[in-house]
Amino acid sequence: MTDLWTDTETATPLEVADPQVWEALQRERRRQQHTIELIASENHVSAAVMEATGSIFTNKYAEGYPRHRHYGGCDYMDQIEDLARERARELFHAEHVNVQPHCGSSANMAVYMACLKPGDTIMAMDLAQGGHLTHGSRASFSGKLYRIVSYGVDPKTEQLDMAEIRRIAREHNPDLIVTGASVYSRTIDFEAFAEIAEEFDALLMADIAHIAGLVAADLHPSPIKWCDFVTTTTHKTLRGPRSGMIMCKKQWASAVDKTVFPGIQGGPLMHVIAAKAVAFGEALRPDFRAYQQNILTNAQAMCEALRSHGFRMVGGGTDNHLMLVDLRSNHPAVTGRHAEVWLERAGIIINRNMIPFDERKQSETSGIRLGTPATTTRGMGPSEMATIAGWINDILSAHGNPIAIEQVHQQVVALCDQFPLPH
Ligand code: DSN
Repeated sequence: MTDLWTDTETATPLEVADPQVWEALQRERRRQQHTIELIASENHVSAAVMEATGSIFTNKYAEGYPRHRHYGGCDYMDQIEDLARERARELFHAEHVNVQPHCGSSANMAVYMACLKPGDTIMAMDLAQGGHLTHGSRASFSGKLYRIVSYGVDPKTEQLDMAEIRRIAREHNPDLIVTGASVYSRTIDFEAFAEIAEEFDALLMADIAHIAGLVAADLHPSPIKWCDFVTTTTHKTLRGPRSGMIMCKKQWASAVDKTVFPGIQGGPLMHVIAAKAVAFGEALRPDFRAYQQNILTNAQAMCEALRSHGFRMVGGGTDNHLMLVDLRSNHPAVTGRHAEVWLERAGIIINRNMIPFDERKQSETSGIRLGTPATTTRGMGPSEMATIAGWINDILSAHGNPIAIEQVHQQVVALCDQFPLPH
């Protein structure tokens, strides 16, 4: 306990002002340091990104866009928003960028509202087969405001079947086709989506939230050339602050900007935009490509090691930073929920996930999703991935036995101590 209670002379302002929040922060810091983060959508930002996120930029209102603000005192707001936009344009070779969306969902909402009317048809990937909530789930605004036509993966290959996607487009004549996913481990053929969109006179949006870092590093084909709109979050493989972004063709720039502000948002989060500028600057450096390559190498190593323990990879493997593991292959009695709970007790953080055509419900699932962006940031490599895969198998084989969990937990903490967080 002692390290939670620091000397009053060195206490931070937060510790003095709000010990409850400070204590939660210390515990979370320790949790992150002493656990292995395999959630595919999470990462650890650099100290520089963290500093910008926690900076005095949070004090400033800057409704509007650079040089067209609704408040005085925005000179430095303009400077950082320009920097973020220019760096994003350079990173992704985008014609136009809007860095103000607070998150991926608001980025997607802004695109839909910029180019569609309520009731128009969106064709997107089914949530249960790898899509995102905003790709038409009935629980999301997307499924409430628009007519949704879903596509999934082929039952045999568990991969996107472009012939079937074309057939669905022909049958339903969508106004907007959305490509991109939250749980898809294979390469997405954006050019093939563009051909279908063109054939059926639909607009095309790619949601690259998961793979943005790989796209920026040229390790996944870029959708920029093929799509009217590309949306992303900035905190997954891209390793920036928790936020969103829209890229689009020039002819959509004004509609997108007006939809983001004043359409669906008020004041932009300028501290987060400053942090995006920092993260994009980091991503433009050569070592970012090496980092993305290491994410891929680690994902391959994790996949191979899991296979050696008898796990089956949905879709036949991975081309990117994540894998969806079918637990039925070697642990048929273990659900994704069991795995999530037991592994967390041992300090391995994952999320349960439905596999395509899953017979178990969403709260149980037959799969787990694993990703390598965060462990790669900490400097772990293929041998650590193989070790972690072995621990996962040990815990599931022991059906969450507390002794087995404790044995693994001690090794997890020892491994984490060798790979500190970036700040
Ligand atoms: N919820 C995110 C994920 O975990 O994939 C997607 O936004």
